[in-house]
Amino acid sequence: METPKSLQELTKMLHEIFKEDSINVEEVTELMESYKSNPQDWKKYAIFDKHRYTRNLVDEGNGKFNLIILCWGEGHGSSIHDHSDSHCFMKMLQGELKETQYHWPTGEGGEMTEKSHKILENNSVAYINDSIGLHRVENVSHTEGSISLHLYSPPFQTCQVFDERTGHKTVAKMTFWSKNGERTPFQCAATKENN
Ligand code: CSS
Ligand code: FE2
Repeated sequence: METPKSLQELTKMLHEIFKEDSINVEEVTELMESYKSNPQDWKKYAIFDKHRYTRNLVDEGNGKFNLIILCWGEGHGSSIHDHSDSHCFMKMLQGELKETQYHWPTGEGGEMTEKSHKILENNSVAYINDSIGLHRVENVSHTEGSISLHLYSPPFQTCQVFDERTGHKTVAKMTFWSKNGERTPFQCAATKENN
């Protein structure tokens, strides 16, 4: 397969791949890896917030996938969450993130158990789905923001988040900070949550 020279080319190639009914995780991973991050391509989507990581919609993948740029300020992190039965590909565009994977809770309560952790380096691609487990993603840097490109297929709007101490789960609604580089209109605080 050709190497995408820009995020725009990568998006086009992803559209082609996702026309098929079944997807090949390795093929998507390799394609996303082969794109070398160039800030010119994505800077309009890279909108940070002081308080929380942001989710910025890049492309709706013809209904087959969502391509989203996440901007993680220093010390920002997600909850422990699942991926609503979707594929989750995560490519680093700038800086590094720590991914900690967890086992699904047993239902008996008590501390959740870690499965693995790793540092995702710039340009690398990580993959997870619900049968692999759950994860938390964090920018552990005290000096640098991190930016990652996420592909979710099929797209989803809610996920489950888990309390690390008890394994108790709740549903979180996921919203976009911007779409196509434009800040999304203000929404009621009660529904405006990341996971
Ligand atoms: N699932 C989180 C990011 S870690 S994959 C989100 O989309 O907000
Ligand atoms: Fe995730």
